[in-house]
Amino acid sequence: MLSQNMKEALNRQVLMEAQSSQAYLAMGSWAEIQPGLKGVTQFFFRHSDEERMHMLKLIHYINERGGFGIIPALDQPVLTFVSLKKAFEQLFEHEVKVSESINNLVEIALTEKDYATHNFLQWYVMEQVEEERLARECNDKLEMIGDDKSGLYLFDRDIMTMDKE
Ligand code: OFO
Repeated sequence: MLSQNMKEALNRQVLMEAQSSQAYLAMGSWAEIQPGLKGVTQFFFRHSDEERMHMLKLIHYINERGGFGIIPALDQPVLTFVSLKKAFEQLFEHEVKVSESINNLVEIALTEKDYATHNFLQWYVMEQVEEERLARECNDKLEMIGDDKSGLYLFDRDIMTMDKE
């Protein structure tokens, strides 16, 4: 059985995962109307789906443990980006915030001696390590590419295989 405090904290994470999904969905839609970003478009849409899965996993867990997974209202995400680099910078910053939030949940679980939730959260801890690594890698590559069109072409081609390990 989850404590009230833990239920609320997990539901805040549901909101955060929903916001992530929505933000990447917006990035996907923006990328889809840019020339030559087919790979990036697929990457963002797929990432959005993954975030929805993260949200759903939390909802099921809360419900299984005597709580109620609350489907949150969402603000409109950022819709347009001055460059692909800016979109990926935003993605990286967002993932760092998500990692902080997961760490905070782990801390609550430990304080409350809620070892089941602690165990459940370990999947998210490792997922965040991978998400941050991937986002950092994309940012580093885009930094190197700069305005080089052929570099961007290769980036777009390769991003589908630059997946999580
Ligand atoms: Fe849910 O991992 Fe990204 O935000």
